[in-house]
Amino acid sequence: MPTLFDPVRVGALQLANRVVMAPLTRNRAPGGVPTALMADYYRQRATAGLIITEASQISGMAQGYLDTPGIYTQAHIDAWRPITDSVHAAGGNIVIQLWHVGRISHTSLLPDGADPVSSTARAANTKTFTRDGFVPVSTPRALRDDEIPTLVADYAHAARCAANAGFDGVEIHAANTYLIEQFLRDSINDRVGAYGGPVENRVRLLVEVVQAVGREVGFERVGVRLSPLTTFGGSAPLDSNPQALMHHVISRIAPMGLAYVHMIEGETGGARQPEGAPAMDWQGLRRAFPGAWMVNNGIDGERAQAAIASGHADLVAFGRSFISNPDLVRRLREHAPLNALRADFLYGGGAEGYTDYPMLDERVAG
Ligand code: 8OZ
Repeated sequence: MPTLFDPVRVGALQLANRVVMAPLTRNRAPGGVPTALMADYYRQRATAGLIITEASQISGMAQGYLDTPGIYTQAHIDAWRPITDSVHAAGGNIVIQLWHVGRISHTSLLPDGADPVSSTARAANTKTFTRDGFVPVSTPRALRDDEIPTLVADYAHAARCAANAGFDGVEIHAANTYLIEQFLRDSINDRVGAYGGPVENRVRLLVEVVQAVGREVGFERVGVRLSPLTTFGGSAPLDSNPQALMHHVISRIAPMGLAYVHMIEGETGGARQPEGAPAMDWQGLRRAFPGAWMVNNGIDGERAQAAIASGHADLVAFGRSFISNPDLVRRLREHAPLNALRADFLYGGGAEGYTDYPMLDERVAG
C-alpha cells in the first residue's frame, strides 16, 4: 500500500513524496516582480514532494489583484531564477501556476486602464484587491474569437519564460472561475460561435492552451487545475452539469500525456460537499485520466494518508497548513502538532506571517 511519504513519478518529475504545496496567492511581488523574501519562503517549504507556486499572470491583461507575480518578461525570469535555484538546491521540485484572471480584475490593475476580458461582457458579482483596497471588479469586454490565438500564444510565451526561469513544469490554472473556467461553465459563457454553446466549444480554449503550453515545455511537465464545485459564495454559479463538463475536459486532455490533474474537491477553501452542489463521481473522472491524480481541499494528514492508501489519489495538495508549517511533511510523518495560521498576514506585507512560521525544533522566531 503506498503512503503519503513514498516517492512517485509524475510525468517527467521524480518526487520524493506525495505531499504537494498548493498554489497560494500571497501578494508580495511589488509590481509583479518576485523578491528574495519569496525565495526564502519557497526554500523553507522545499521538502514538499512538489511546490506549485502562487498563481502568476501570463500577461499584463491577465492580472487581477495587486502585487501578484508575473511570468512574461525578462525581469520576471531573472527574479524567479533564484527561487527555482534555491528550491532545487534544497532537493525540491517547483512548478509555476499560469494564470489569467479574465473578468476578475479592475481597470486600475490593467495596462492603460483597459477593461478586463472574458468569455462574456457580464460582470462578476465579486470584489478584488487594488491599491485602493477591495473594490467591485470591473465590467469585462467579451473577447472576439480572432483574439484567441494571441491569448493562447501568451500562455505559450509564459510557459517558455517559466522554463527559462528554471521551473520543472507548469500548472495551467483552469479553476476558481478565472478566465479558462469563464469559458468552461455554461453559467458564465454566453458566447455564440466556436468557443460558446455546447460543451465541445466551451472546452476549446482550455484544450488549445494545454496544447500550446505542452508543445512549449513538454506535455509531461504540464498539470491542469480544475474546480467544478466552486461558487465563491454564489458569485460564480456552477455549470448546469459539472460532472459532464469535467468528463469532457478529462476525455480531451487524457490522450495528451500530461503530468497530472489537480482536482479541487468541493468549494475552494470551503465545504467538500457544498450545499446544492451535485455529488460528483470523482473516481469516474480519475479512471479516465492516465496521469497522476492530485486532490485538494481541506484535507488533513489522516485523510490524505487514507486517500493515498486507498488509491483515491496519487498526490495530495495542502494549502493553509503549508503556509503555517514550512516543515509540513515532517510534521505529518511524525504526527506532530501544526502551527496555527495567522490569517491577517495572508495577502500582502512582508516576512511577518510569511517566512517566520517556526520549524518543529525552533522556538517561535522573532
Ligand atoms: C486568493 C486570493 C486571490 C487569488 C485562486 C489565485 O483562488 C487565487 C486567489 C486566491 O485561485
